[in-house]
Parts: sequence; structure tokens; C-alpha cells
Amino acid sequence: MATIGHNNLNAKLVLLGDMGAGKSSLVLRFVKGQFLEFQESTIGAAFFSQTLAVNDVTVKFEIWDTAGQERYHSLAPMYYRGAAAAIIVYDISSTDSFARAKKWVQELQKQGNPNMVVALAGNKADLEDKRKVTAEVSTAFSVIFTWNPLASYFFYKLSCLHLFDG
Ligand SMILES: Nc1nc2c(ncn2[C@@H]2O[C@H](COP(=O)(O)OP(=O)(O)O)[C@@H](O)[C@H]2O)c(=O)[nH]1
Ligand SMILES: [Mg+2]
Repeated sequence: MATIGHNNLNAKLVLLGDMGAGKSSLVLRFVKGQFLEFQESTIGAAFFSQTLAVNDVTVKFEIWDTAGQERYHSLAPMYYRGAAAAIIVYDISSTDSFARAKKWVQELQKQGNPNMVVALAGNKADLEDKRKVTAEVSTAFSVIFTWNPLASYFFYKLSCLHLFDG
């Protein structure tokens, strides 16, 4: 949940998505501005924080980077419960990762905080020539729409390989 102090806001952010989609890479970009070609798999979940100044408010993101493997699935509610925002990451070159992303949308719909800001991130945009996921994005969105028309939701096409470069 986002909590406000004197011009300070703490926001819990959770990353969900299939193993290998690029969740840890996205966090590494956001927190350190780096990219690792051989990013190690996350075990369980990892915690990071990043503070940003937005206008005259300081936002401290408390970030939970989850593992993605099915065997850790039962732990996920611990991380998304009370989160102000969730980023569901998939790999545009993997239909399996997109199927998994849709499952996360449905799980948040059933069990997540209804005011949560949800972003769907189609990662590895640099692999455009290997793209497998195209117009299907709208199907995931129709779920979010019917879930809560007042909630905020976003879609990003991104590449951790190039993100924030230059
Ligand atoms: N080409 C490309 N590879 C990426 C991108 N983002 C992540 N990767 C690679 O994909 C693999 C899995 O990334 P990782 O962040 O560990 O995925 P996670 O399991 O979702 O945390 C790693 O080898 C990354 O280097 C991207 O935007 N483009
Ligand atoms: Mg990871």
C-alpha cells in the first residue's frame, strides 16, 4: 500500500511473471541502471528499494522481485498483498510467458488489492524478429478492464537490454 508522510511516499511494488521473462533485469535497470546478459535466477524472492523524486514528493519504492517458478507460486500472495503496484512481465518471444502473465492478471483480479496499479510489460522488445506475442495483449487487458474499470493499468513495451540507455 502507498503510505504518505510529509512529502514522502512509500510504495510497495511487486514484480510477477514467468521465470526468464526479465523481472530481475527490469529491477536491476531501475535500481542500478545495469543489464547482465547472464542474470542469475531468483530464488524465492529478492528485495530492493529505490527512491525517486517526483515533483516535490519523494517516493520510496519497496520492490519485491519474485522468482516466477511454479514451485514458489504459493508464496506470491505474501509479496503482492498490500502492494500499491504490480508489474507483470512477459517475454514477447515466448507465448508461454504470456500465458503465465494472463494467469497473474487473473490471480490479482481474484485476490489482489482492487486499487492496485497494474502494469503489463512486454519485455525483450529488442527480440522483435523472434516475437511470438502480438495482438493477444488485448485479451489480458479485457480481464483487467472487467475487473475494475477504476483501477489504473498500463502497458509497456520495453527492453531491459536497451532501457534507459542514452
Ligand atoms: N535480449 C534480451 N534479454 C533480456 C532482456 N531482459 C532480460 N533478458 C535476459 O533474459 C534472461 C532472464 O532474465 P531475468 O531478469 O533473470 O528474468 P526473471 O527470471 O524474470 O527474473 C537473462 O539472461 C537476461 O539477461 C531484454 O530486454 N532483452
Ligand atoms: Mg529473477
